Amino acid sequence: MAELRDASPHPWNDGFTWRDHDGPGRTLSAEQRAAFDADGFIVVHDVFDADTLAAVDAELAPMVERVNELLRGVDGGRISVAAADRLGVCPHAVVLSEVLRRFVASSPFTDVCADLVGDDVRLYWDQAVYKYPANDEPVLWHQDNGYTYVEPQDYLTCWVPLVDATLDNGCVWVLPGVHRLGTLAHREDRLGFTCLPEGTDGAVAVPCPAGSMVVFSSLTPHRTGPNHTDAMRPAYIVQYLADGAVALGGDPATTSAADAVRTPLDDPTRQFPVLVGGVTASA
Ligand SMILES: O=C(O)CCC(=O)C(=O)O
Repeated sequence: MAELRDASPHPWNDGFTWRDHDGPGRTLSAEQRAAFDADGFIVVHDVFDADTLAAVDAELAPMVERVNELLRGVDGGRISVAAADRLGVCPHAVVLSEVLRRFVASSPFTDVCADLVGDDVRLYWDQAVYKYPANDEPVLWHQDNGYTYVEPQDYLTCWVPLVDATLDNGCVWVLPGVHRLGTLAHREDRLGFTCLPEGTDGAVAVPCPAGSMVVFSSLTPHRTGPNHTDAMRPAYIVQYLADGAVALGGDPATTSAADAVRTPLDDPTRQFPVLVGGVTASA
């Protein structure tokens, strides 16, 4: 496991236990599910064709361009992890696009959700993340549950590159095994939230060809490297959680988990069901 000298649990993470994914799988093999339980990530290969990825990019690229215009007008050119001409982040793209609503409810995702989330699953969050050419800034080590604290803590992230994601253009890196500890404390850095320093031992690069996706837990610490190429590295990040999950709000330093404000994650415009009783729901 990674060197965790610099990590501590999130104040609301009290006695987390990871539940392994036993039982028959719908699409993932027993080996893939065991790897997900042990390492906190897998690569699911060859699930999207080039036309589908082009259609997703055609929806997302103009949205990212509009966000970039807005970021250029902001003091310092940056809002949290998003930065003008460096990292274009456009959340909730499904609200604006029927094509994307159908994409996030399609079978590569729902089959993986049936195996790793359960029978009743909602879209939690979707966002375009476009890493601009010649961008030397990494996205720092974080867990997705380190941004907004969700309970249950473990939900699923599908990281879908729209071109080949490589060491040169900013592929995902992970810290295998750390997800089993639950949510770690995060601090806010200029480049976004982070739980561990750059250079932490045990990091594994996960290059991913277009057409495949990296599937990891909301508890898996991950980062992406700089984009040293002269081309954009576009990705669509799609997250799913068990129906009934809630977001906890309040300052963890001064509020206990029991006293935190609990917000249902069921906004019908962007957190719609994708599986109901194990059956695909129409988006
Ligand atoms: O795609 C990237 O460069 C980073 C995305 C990421 O880590 C996230 O959205 O949580």
